[in-house]
Amino acid sequence: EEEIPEDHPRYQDLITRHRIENGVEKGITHLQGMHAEGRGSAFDYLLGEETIPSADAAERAAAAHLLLAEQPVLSINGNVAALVPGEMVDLADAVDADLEVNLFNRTPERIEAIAEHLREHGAEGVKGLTADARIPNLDHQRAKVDADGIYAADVVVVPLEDGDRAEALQEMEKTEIVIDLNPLSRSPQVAEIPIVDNIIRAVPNMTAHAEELATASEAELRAIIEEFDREHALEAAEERIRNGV
Ligand code: PTJ
Repeated sequence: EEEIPEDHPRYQDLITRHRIENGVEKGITHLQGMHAEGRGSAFDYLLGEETIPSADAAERAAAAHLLLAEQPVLSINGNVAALVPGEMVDLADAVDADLEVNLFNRTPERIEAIAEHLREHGAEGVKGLTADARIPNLDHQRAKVDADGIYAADVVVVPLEDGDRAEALQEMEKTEIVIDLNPLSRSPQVAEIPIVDNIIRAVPNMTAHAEELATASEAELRAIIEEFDREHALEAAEERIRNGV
């Protein structure tokens, strides 16, 4: 990362690409994560590489949900771990959530490497290693979760999530917060709170909102959630991507 000059017009995008490459080299990120990153990068380019107002509103509503939650869990995959490990630890601290490693392409080696990577960034008690419960209606490998983690959670943050799993979690009647740069993908389409923004910007902004709302009353938090319009957020993101407005 030191080799990229900060005034390079594509600075953030190049940093992101490097982090994913390093993640693959360290055994954290799956090779498919590079394809996912390429797709995300194209959508971000069309969004103007900025947090649009409807995404900021979604991030604020997500923070309110997390603060109200009894058992919030933040799900970590290979791309999330490579891109925003410290930022996820900060968000977990701000809203008192657990971190759970949950992989689409599950191997014990990657689970352990990601858990260790999170611990290096200050995480304590990383979940996802026990995998003693199953999400109903999903094939065996992809259904594995911790009984006292995602399985029991009332609010889950699932960044860059696979559509089948997003739907299965929705069927479990959890409040689902999805971060995904593609507003047409199934995961944001089924989520209660779809955040169409780069995870690199979304997570620190959720933490900032959570810190600002730390002393807000339950009524204030509920009002923020009530005001958020998920249909509008999805439409606004698509409108920006298609028409640049
Ligand atoms: O580590 P694993 O095994 O759990 O696998 C993780 C990946 C991401 C490889 C796996 O879940 C996958 O293949 O996901 P998809 O189906 O490619 O979906 C990834 C979605 O995330 C796409 O819609 C991308 O546009 C979006 N995306 C990619 N990078 C970012 C992003 N969204 C937000 N921020 C990003 N930086």
